[in-house]
Amino acid sequence: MLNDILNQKIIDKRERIAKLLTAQGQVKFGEVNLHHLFDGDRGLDLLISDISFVDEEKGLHLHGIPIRQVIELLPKPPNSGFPLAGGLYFLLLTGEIPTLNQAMFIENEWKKRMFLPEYVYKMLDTMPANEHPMTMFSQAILALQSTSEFARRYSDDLQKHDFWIPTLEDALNLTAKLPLIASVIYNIKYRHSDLIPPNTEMDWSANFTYMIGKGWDVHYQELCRLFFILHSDQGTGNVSGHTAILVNSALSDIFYSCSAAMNGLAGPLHGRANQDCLAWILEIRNHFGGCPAKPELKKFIWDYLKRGKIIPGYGHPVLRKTDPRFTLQLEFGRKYCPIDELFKIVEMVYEVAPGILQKHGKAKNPYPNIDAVSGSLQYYCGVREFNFYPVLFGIGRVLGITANLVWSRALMMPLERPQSITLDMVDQRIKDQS
Ligand code: CMX
Repeated sequence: MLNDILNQKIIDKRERIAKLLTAQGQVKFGEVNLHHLFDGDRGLDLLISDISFVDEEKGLHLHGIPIRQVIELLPKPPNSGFPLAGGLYFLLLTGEIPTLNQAMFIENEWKKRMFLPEYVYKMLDTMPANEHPMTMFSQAILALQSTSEFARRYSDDLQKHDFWIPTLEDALNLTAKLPLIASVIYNIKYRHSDLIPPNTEMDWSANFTYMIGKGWDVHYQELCRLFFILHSDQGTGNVSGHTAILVNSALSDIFYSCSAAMNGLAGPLHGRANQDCLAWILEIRNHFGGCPAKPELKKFIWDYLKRGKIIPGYGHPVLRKTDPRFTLQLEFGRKYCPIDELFKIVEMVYEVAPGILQKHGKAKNPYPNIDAVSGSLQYYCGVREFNFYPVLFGIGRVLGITANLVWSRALMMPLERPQSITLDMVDQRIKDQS
């Protein structure tokens, strides 16, 4: 069913692109200035993702639909206010808001494919006790590379226009296993290796909560449904998205590509910001012995900035307003844990930090991003091992990344290979132009 829907859409999009390139291939799309070479390509439209886009004011859109509306429109399991991840994945891949049946189609595909080979458990179990959970997550994804359908069929006589077919198989196989991989890591590290097998009655997101011993907690199930969807995609220019696209452009399969992407996500400026942010909120609480008064908090933040530190969870390379993914989680907190001490600190930071960052004058965006609140909600729900939070980000993000990779192969995107030049060449080109 999924292959048929995608097949028709792929044919249409390939035709659309071929026509565009024939008729308009020389149209200019902005200019590259020297400073772009030194500021990480900010502000340049250099990539195509027909799945998601980040608007600098309105934030994340999936297939043109703002993320808040995505949450409203996607089908939900009975008695739940938040959608099935299977429905989100259907939307990411096809661009269509699924029916409940279509969402359940993906959920059921995942159920068939969710189990892990024994060697992955053994590998995770023998990793050093001080290994960061993100390293384990990336390693587990990489260890599954031997199961890649794409790699197997590429060695046969797979044709370029069919590359997307085994890539889709790999995408479904990997995404199916994410909650189990993450739960095994959590249980090995924080629950004395007390592994809980998957519950095939539960949806993909709720099953994660079940496998870490929190299947009874309806609030946590709701949080996870929201959390994984909000973290799923963010265009392909961000570090994890772009890493995956780059690695995959060498026709490295989805497992190689996603493992590499998770290594990028592990950085403090990216997915690890949720871990750092919660640590910082705890630092505030411990410093003041509770929720501080506003003037005290302002002074604390100023002192922190004066020490040359960055405020985790604030700022964004594209957004210039409060991230709607922050707001959606804030609303969750206001509903479920309005008087929780850490959540109250998060709210107070939101009241004072943007003004301070504006006065401080460095950050181009003084407003909160997704990571400013996510950790406090996890903490409230009892998942307090904050080194694990980037893995939770990763579970969601691999959904978006794999959908983008299926489409990269479908549109037969080429090897990425920008040219690098030396500083002498820069001087020479400037001389030549003056
Ligand atoms: N606190 C203090 N200083 C900050 C800041 C913050 N939250 N955000 C930006 N700045 C500083 C930068 O460090 C930079 O300083 P230098 O000129 O001394 O290097 C300056 O302001 C300009 O940075 P920018 O152009 O506004 O931001 P970038 O596009 O370079 O980086 C980001 C964006 C998110 C990495 C940055 O805002 C940051 O480090 N934020 C904190 C970490 C964080 O929350 N990351 C999660 C991002 C979300 C995600 O991964 O999806």
